[in-house]
Amino acid sequence: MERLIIVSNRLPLSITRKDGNISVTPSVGGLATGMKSFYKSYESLWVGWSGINEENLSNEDKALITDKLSIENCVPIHLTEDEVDNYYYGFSNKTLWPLFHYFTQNTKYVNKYWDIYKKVNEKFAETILEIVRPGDRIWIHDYHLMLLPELVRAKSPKVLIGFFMHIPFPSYEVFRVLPWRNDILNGILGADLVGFHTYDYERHFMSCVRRLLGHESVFNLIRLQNRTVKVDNFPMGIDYQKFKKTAEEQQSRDMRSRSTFQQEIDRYFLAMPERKLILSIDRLDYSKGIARRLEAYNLFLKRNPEYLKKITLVLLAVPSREGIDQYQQMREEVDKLVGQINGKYGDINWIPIWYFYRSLPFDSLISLYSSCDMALVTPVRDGMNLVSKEYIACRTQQTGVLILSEMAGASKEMGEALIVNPHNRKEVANAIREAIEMPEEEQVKRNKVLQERLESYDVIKWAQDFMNSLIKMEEIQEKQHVKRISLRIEGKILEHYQNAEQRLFLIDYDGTLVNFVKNPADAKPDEELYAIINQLTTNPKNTVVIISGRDQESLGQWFANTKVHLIAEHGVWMRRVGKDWIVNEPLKNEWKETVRPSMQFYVDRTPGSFIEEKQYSLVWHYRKSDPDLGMMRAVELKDELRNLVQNLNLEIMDGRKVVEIKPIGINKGRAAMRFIGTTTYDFILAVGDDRTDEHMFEYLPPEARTVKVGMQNTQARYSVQGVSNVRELLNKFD
Ligand code: ADQ
Repeated sequence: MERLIIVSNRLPLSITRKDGNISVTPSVGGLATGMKSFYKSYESLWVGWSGINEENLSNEDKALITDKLSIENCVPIHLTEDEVDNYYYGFSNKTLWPLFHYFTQNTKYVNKYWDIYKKVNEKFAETILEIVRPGDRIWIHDYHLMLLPELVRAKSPKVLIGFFMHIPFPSYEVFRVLPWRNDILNGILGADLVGFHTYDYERHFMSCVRRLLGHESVFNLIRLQNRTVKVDNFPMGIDYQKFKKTAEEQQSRDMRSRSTFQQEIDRYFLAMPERKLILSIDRLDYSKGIARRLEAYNLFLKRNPEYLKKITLVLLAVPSREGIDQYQQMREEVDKLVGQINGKYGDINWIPIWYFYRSLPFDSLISLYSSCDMALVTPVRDGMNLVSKEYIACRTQQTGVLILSEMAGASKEMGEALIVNPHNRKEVANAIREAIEMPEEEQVKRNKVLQERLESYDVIKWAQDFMNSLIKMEEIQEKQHVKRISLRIEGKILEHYQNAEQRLFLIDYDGTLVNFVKNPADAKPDEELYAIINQLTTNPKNTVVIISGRDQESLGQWFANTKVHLIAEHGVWMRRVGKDWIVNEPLKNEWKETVRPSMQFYVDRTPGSFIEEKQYSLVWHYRKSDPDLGMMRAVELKDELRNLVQNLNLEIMDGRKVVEIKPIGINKGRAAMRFIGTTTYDFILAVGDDRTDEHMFEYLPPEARTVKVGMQNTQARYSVQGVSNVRELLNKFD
């Protein structure tokens, strides 16, 4: 049975050391709660930080922890105090957390945080690489470990890696601010599957990948040089049955056998049955919008005096990241607001807010969920928010009203809740009133739909869905490797070459022999390339042709002192070694004056784009433009030219970030066949990377060895990853 290795910052357990004894207890929190039930049903291992500073652990302690955890299928990572300060409190929670939640003003950019973040990610990678076996699947969680997929991939290229992000992925305009943005994106792209809670986060990520790294994507698949990465959304669910059953079980108990906590709540209702409770539960974090929520509650009390003494807000704030300044400030702010509201409206018999600053046992949490008439969940930014889902799951009678912020990922699936903008105090205050006054019938109607949805896509379904998608990636990667030139195929090609007397090499230039650069004029041949070409052309049995879309001038200059034949402008021009350029296809040029104004219009509207005029074609380049705008304009331009080109006997050719218009019938395939003429070559190798090279692959005889550079669909027999692999291959023909 294949294993699943789950990796997260913290293990789903708390390890404590008291009087020399090590004890292990389950921990709370979004991820820990969510994954626990899932990972036990697989042959899984969970890797994560132990939570105790490494300095405080002797080797014997570490061995003991490892033993105790192995019973729970967990593997500890030990971090020093300095690492915890810089990686966890520093980069994760003072840089990434605020930035990804759009708190740019709270974001700290500190080189040391970043250095240690990298180091800790490497530490995780080392442990994983020690335990990983062929066929294992790795599922990495969250923003603490964004470099990990790439680090593991580098040493274990075939292993299947999934990455899930539990917090929002911000829009490009916010993400681009991060000085280490490209490293982070490349880190994540080490995974085969990248998951987010919502489609918005997914599209923000795709846009960052396109704009910052320039990788193209087709739908939600990102094509890298040697792999494909799938990006998708998987809205995380909760362990629905566990919440529902615990709530049912609690309610079936008679009053006296209920927990003390529940009995206190019961007494509250006994005194005044018509009273209402509103629930607010979060970690005390600025992203949760607690202060704004209190302001909205204050406004509600001010505007609705008839509800004074009839409503109480249960404000439960779980201590979190107390070592960080902003969290301390926020605690002071919340304390102050609670004091102000209670002081202003409360009396001896009634306090408007019951405030708890602590964590509660699971049972008490359920008591609150099932006793409160309303839940006020108004984060200013939240990846998903499980509290809102847990509240609905505990409503055994299907009554209760959920007020939910539109800034929480959960709002995308929970449209039946009262959805509010947490920044709009008036709207939130009105929603509280609407919730109090909502007829029971209406409450049941809404909650029924919500419950059905949450029950069917629970945390187990969520995890299975993610795993199934990950496993499917294996097939997708495999397919792309089918054509890859293996050592065996390479051996066969070389053998064929050795036995041949008349050998022909047809090689494209940009993207095949040299990498793409922003300015096409800079992509000149380098020393290594000249050496490869000289080696190939020295052998009298070899004929080498560079066949490109470039104009004859550049090619002519660059290869003036070599013995390669040249075909320029996709076949319009040809120059045999030692001869002059000749026109391969006699063509007319009047059409350019009709087409140019349309193209110029697109240059004016697309900053960074320009027209290149070749002897017999016009090319619109958009490599330097904003990638999304460029792509959109390219579609528009082609659409606009479609009628025009038909009448003028022209064709549109789509290249990489170019749209080229040229007379019909010119293509590299025809040009290659013209070059071959009546000569019989007993070995042909054709190499190219873009759509224009497909003509060449199509026209050549079937025994030709055709090689595509890159991952896209192709008619070629084989493929290689990139320019360096082409050069390596060519080096072997001596
Ligand atoms: P969190 O920011 O921690 O999680 P949330 O999704 O609401 O936020 O999860 C909190 C969890 O803690 C819930 O399961 C809740 O039951 C539990 N909890 C809250 N208060 C508690 C208390 N007083 N005592 C005991 N348990 C308590 C992060 C992201 C979220 C995302 C989750 C999961 O910030 O946006 O939904 O991960 O991906």
